[in-house]
Amino acid sequence: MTHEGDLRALLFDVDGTLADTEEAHRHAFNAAFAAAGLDWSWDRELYRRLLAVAGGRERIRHYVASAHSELLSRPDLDGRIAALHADKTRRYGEMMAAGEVRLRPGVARLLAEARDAGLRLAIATTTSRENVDALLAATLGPEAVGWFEAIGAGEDVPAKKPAPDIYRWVLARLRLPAQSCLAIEDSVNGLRAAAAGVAVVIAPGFYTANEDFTGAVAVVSDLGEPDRPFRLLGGDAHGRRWVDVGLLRRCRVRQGG
Ligand code: XBP
Ligand code: MG
Repeated sequence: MTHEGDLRALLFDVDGTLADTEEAHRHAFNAAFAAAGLDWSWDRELYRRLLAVAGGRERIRHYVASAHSELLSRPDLDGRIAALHADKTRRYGEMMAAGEVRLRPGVARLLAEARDAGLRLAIATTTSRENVDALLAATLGPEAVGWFEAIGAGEDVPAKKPAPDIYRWVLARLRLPAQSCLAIEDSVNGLRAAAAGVAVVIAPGFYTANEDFTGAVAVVSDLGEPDRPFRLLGGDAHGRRWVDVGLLRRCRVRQGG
């Protein structure tokens, strides 16, 4: 039998969930392309389609295959993609350090409430550890990285979301069963990655708003604040108007029970 206290850990996605980072990623990709003398430019509509491919290097390769397939036979292609992505990561870090991205509503509050309640925290993302550290430091301060007991990033697993690898990696690090955890995600790639036993609350963003979130325990416009409630887009929020630990415990029970 499942009890309310069964929720032990919150697992956070990063891009689109902690913050709306994808515009910063897109600008960093485009700046890296321009600096390399390429006339590639990803507008929002194209980027929305490219986001189906998780991971920056994988996304560049997919773009090359679909838009510049004549380059696929170049022997130095892997190196060129790696160099482009390294430059993109450097530029993204500069944008984070400059304070260009803010946390989504309710994120800082929920992290503080979860820590007060003794919930364990972890991160499950496809972006790099370097990008995670840059975002956490810029938005929550240098000590925030230490709040998360496990930080699973793109380089930690062979297959990125929607593959379940990163959630399995984090659960193994926490030594917890999926049924004791709840994930907060913004995309269908994240939902699929987490769905094998981990209950998922979705707060979609600009790029993921039209995705199919069937299977999520709740879909909310954002995590909300007491003075700025979320809009419930799907699932059950048990009458609550912002995402707090009490709501997440009930979501976990609903899923587990
Ligand atoms: C986010 C991503 C990431 C970023 C780019 O997915 O797909 O690839 O767009 O990051 P999620 P890198 O939020 O599901 O983790 O360039 O560092 O790969
Ligand atoms: Mg995401």
